[in-house]
Amino acid sequence: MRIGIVCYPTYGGSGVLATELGKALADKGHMVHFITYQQPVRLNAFHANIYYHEVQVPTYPLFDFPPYESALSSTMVDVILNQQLDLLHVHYAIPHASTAYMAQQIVAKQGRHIPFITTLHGTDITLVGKDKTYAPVVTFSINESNAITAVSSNLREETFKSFPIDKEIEVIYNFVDTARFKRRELPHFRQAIAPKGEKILLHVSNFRKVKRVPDVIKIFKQVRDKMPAKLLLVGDGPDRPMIECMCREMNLCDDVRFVGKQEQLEDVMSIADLFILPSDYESFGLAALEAMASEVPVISSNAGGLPEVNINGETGYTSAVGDVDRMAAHAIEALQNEELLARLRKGALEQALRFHIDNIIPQYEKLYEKLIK
Ligand code: GMT
Repeated sequence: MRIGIVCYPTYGGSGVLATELGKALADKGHMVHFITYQQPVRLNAFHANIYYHEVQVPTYPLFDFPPYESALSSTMVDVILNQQLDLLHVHYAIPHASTAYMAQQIVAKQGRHIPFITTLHGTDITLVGKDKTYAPVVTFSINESNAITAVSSNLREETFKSFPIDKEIEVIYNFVDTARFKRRELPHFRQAIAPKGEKILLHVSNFRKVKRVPDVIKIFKQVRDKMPAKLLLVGDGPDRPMIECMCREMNLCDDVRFVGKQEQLEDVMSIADLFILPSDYESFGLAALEAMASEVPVISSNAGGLPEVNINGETGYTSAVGDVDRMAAHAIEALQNEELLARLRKGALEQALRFHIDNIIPQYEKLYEKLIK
C-alpha cells in the first residue's frame, strides 16, 4: 500500500508512535510518505520505502499567524496526487484531522477518492481538543474521518464522553519494538551514573504540567532518604527550569541528572531500576511501555489508560494522582526487596510483550485494507 502519515515531528509520544509505525510498515514492504514540517525525530536512517515531504509555510508581512493548516492541506494534496497514495493516516486530531478532510475534499473535485484515518493520542481529546476554541472543528473532523482509532480503551471512552461522535472508535494500542527496547548489560554506563552502586530511578517526558514532574522529585527525595539513589531525568520542556530550582532547594542536585533529549533511549532504560510516571493524565504511557520492555517496573499514577498498561502489583504499582507518599512507599518497597523487584521485572517484560510491534502493526494493516476496499 502507499500510505501518507501526518504527525508532529517532535519528541511527543504521538510523533514517536507515528514514526515507528511508518518504519514498521516500510519494513513490511509498504511505501510510506511522511508529511510533516520537520524531519520526525525517530526518522533518522535511510529506508528505501520511506519518503519525507516537508511542509513549507511561506511567510508574508500580513500574516501574524502563518496559515500552517492551508500549507499542510496543500502538501497533502500534492503528495496524494503525485505519489498515488492509497490512504492518509493522521496522528493527533488537531489540526491534522481537519487538514486531511480539506485535502480529501480537494482531490475529490478531481475525481480521486482517498480515505483518511485519524488516530487519537490523548491531549488532542482530553486537554486541547475539549477547549471550545477547537471543539467544533475537532468534533466535525473526527466524525468525517473514514476510520478513527484510539490508543487505549480509556481514551476511546473519554472521546465519547467529551464529543458527540457518531462513528465507532477502534482501540489499537501503542506498541514497542522489543528488538530495540530490551535489557542490555551496560556496566560502564551504569557505573558512570551510579558509581557507588546506587539505585537508579528514571523519568522520561516532555516536562509539561500534565506529567507532574514535581511529584517525581518528591518521590525521589523520599527514596533517597532511605537509600543511596540517583534520578535520571530525560527530555525537556516548559517545567524544566522550575524542576531545577526545586532540586536546588531540596538539596538534591548531586543525585539528580538532567540528561536532556536522548536518542539512545534504550540504553538509558537498560540501566534503570524503576520508571516513574505520576501523570495527571496519560492516554497510554508509551515511555512506560518502553521501560517495561527493558525490564524496568513502573511506579505510576492510575490516571487514564495507565492501568491498561501498568498492572498494579504485577508490572509495578499504580496509585491515585498526587499520592506521592504511596508512590514513594511502593518504590522503596520494591527497591529494598530483591525478590519482589525480580518478580516485577519479569511481569513488566511479559506485559510489554503483549504490546509487541508484531501484534499491533497487523491491526493497522487490516484497517487500511478494509478502507481501501
Ligand atoms: O505524552 C505527551 O504529552 C505527548 C503526547 C503526544 O500526543 O505527543 O503523548 C500522547 O500520545 C502517546 C502515544 O499515543 C501516549 O502514549 C501518551 O500517553 C499520550 N500523552 C498523554 O495522554 C498525556
